[in-house]
Amino acid sequence: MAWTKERLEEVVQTRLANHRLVVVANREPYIHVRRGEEILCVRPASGVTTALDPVVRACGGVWVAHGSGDADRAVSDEQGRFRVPPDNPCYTLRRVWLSREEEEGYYYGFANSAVWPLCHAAYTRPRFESEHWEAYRRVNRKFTEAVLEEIEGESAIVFVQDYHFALLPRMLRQARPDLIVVQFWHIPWPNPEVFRVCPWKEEILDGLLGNNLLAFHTQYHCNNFMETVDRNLEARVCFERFAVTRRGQSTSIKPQPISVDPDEIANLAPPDLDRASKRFRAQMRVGNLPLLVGVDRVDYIKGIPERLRAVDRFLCRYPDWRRKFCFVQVGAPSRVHIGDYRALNEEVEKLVEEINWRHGDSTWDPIVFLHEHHGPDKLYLLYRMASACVVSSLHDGMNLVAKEFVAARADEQGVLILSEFTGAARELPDAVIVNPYALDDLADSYHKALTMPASEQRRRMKRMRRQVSDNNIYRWAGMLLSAAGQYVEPEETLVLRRGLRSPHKNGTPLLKLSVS
Ligand code: GDG
Repeated sequence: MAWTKERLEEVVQTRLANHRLVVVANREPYIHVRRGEEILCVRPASGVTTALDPVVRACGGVWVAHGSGDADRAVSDEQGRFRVPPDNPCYTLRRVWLSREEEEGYYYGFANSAVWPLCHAAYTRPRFESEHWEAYRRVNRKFTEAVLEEIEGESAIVFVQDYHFALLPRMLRQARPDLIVVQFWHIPWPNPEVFRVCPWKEEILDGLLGNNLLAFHTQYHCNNFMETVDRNLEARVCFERFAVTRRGQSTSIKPQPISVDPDEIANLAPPDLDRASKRFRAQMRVGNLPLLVGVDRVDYIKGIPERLRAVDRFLCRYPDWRRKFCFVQVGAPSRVHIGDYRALNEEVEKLVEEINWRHGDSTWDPIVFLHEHHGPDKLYLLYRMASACVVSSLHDGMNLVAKEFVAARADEQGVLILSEFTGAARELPDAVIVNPYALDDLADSYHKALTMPASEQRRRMKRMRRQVSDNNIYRWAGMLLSAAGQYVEPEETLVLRRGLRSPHKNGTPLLKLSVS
């Protein structure tokens, strides 16, 4: 049976009955910012929020996140609460306020200058600073307190997102052993050799083992995690059941690849697609040329310089393509307070300028670089206008852009060029799979995509669309939340363990659940 929004709603309502759903993620799904006199509500460019917003919409509940917008306080209540989406409120956003120093140390520091490069094999060195680590610990504690406040006296499933919160599961468990805590780690987990350089590796692993269930995109990341625990921590690691037991409590480790909501993407189609595309083409000054398209946060894991250098190589290897195509790269600025990111933005700007100077002329630039955040409607148009979408990540847990492109192509045309180092490559073998480090091959893939017969494009796209539609975001959330349901205990046990009176008004015992 297909996973839909309705089926997910049903799972949550029937199987997780009497349990509040609390999502914890660093990034908020809606940010309020000031533009002059006005307050705007914007959606961030983030894979995690893109994926989770439809899930929480379907289930209701609370989303606890860092209130990062300069107008967030102005629109929230005293506890930092705001009902979202603003045009059709169906869940509560609970904003956690962080000081500049906390944000600097926890987010830009430990999470993004230590854990992010440590987990991605992109050859950027992790920086380990004890002040960053202290801030990370403090902020994990702050988020823990916000969660506990939201669920006071209630049973809950806490669904923790990502590498910003490695310590929170253990903190939650210590305060409330009855909670069901599930975490999804959205980025790769490195092998034990790589992870062992982290000065606080034991605390991180112990924190994560506060979860009942810890999930990654791929089996390979699960294997890496199990081996990392095996080599670094005193714990019972069971490769048969894929579980780790420590301090008398067991954590299951499970792969569950994330995805997108294909219907929501299809709904972005404008009433007159041709007209909207023509207008956008005119704005970008790309005429009717075939387009290669890239959409990314500007991040060193995404392989943006590699794909631009491949444009240079492509024009050298296939000079007939001069003036006959354009490469449009959307680059949403990201984490620019970090030196490595600032340097990357400069590198990309410089490369674009150099390649355009080398191959372009007064009427044509091979590369159009749109160095700003775009609305989802604009991204949809680009996906639809593209002859090929280029995803050349050096390492990527999944990569949602690849799946968004496929979901947008209701016309069954267009080619996906996809790095073999993404989680998505394991699910989409009908893409043109590339190694982004092999520039000649990447350049050849542009030629292959631009000359691929429509019938072959259709054959590949059809299969990829089926894959994305069957394995959509509702399946991802449904499988994880159903698995979480296994930990719902009969009520009597809960009451004994918490030493509390039953929080359930009607006193009905909770069901023992299994994964569907
Ligand atoms: C992490 C993992 C994993 C991009 N530019 C704009 C914009 N975007 C949107 C895309 C897409 C999302 O941001 C990026 O998702 P990715 O999956 O490609 O990458 P990360 O942000 O690195 O996400 C990744 C993901 O978590 C989920 O688990 O797949 O591997 O690294 O949705 O469309 N959105 C808007 N304007 C932009 O300019 N609105």
